[in-house]
Amino acid sequence: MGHPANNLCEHPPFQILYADIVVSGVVDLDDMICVIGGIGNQADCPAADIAPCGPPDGVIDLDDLLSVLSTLAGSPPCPDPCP
Ligand SMILES: [Ca+2]
Repeated sequence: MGHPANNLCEHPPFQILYADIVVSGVVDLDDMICVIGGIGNQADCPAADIAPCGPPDGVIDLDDLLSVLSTLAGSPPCPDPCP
């Protein structure tokens, strides 16, 4: 699914909240589990490439996981993709 262009933001199920990787409407453990799966095999969770902010860097790694953790802790490092 990845990062939609802005004009797609009004059309769910695209990611609205930053770090809502599984597009459930909230950022929770499911998003973290997806990222961990993506670190092991990118095809398992291609939408997990959320770090750094802006265009995806093509790699799912610890930075992406830490971004989810920061968001869970109440300090998302990047703005929502669909403000
Ligand atoms: Ca990344």
